[in-house]
Amino acid sequence: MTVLTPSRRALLAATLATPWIANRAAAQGITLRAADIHPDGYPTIEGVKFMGKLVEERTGGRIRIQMFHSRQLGEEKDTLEQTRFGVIDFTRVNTAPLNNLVPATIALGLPFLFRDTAHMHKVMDGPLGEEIGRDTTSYGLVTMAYYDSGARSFYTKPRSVQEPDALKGLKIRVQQSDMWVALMRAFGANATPLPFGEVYSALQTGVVDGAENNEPTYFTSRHFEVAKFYTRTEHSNSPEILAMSKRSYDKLAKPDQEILRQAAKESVPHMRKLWTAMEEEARAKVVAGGAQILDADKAAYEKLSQPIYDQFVKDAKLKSLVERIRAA
Ligand code: GTR
Repeated sequence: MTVLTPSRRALLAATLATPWIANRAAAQGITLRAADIHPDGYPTIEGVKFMGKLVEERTGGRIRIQMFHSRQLGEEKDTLEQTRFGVIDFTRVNTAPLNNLVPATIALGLPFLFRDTAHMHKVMDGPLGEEIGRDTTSYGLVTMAYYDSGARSFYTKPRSVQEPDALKGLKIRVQQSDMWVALMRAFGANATPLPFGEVYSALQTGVVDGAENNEPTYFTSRHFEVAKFYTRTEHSNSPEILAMSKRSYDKLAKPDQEILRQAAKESVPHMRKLWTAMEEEARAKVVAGGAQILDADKAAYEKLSQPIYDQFVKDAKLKSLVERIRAA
């Protein structure tokens, strides 16, 4: 796995910026750059590649999408910033790193809000998904698609955490979002916000005792090698967002914008199909690798999550959003 230091990242960003401008100036073709932290073959990566194929076909090769996977362009916080400022054109991130920037995205990660995947799809594919998507544009990001991310559950090193009592006092890595930090505290754990790329070694060296994620990420990140208890708390179904730089988007002609939007839309069912297969594959592979998958007392966890709603769902806009999600 490639680990980029901040200075290497800055250098890479600077070298990327030059051909990016040159490409547009040459007007014979545009290469749009997309970032993702996951390794090649992960369903989000394949979704964007599928979209790129459609775009290339439909523009006769004039517009291409080049994928930089495996954190080649940095962690999600970095790629979000680079995308906002048009240094790169797309980034695929979870909703969590957007929470402190775009308040509406907080709703999507709230504990036990989505009843299941079908409910999440219904919300994201409908007017509520569009409404949240519109909110990202004032922060320089055009929401192109929502991808699946399954359900997030705990994986821990010292013991399994079927009951919240077992989680008490454990240091749990969370995404860099205030809501996520507060949620861990509500569950009784000590929250340690860390970028994704640091989690493996943090688990290995005991900086943290566990983390939480969906099964495909638990598998592809190899975290199952260092934290063997995967307890299915399924406390959040926060989806993924494929965001395009508004600066890059605005530079394209209207018909090209439309081609991109349509291709992004068509990439969603493709991604979802791969996701379902990947969930199954991941379960089998982590168990074969010595991990245990256990059920949890989900009701006990859900009971502890009310303070998060009291703390984060205060203003009228978020309240209404959460109510409409529930009613969907
Ligand atoms: C994964 C998600 C990533 C990132 C990661 C994390 O499930 O796809 O975008 O949010 O979790 O926990 O940092």
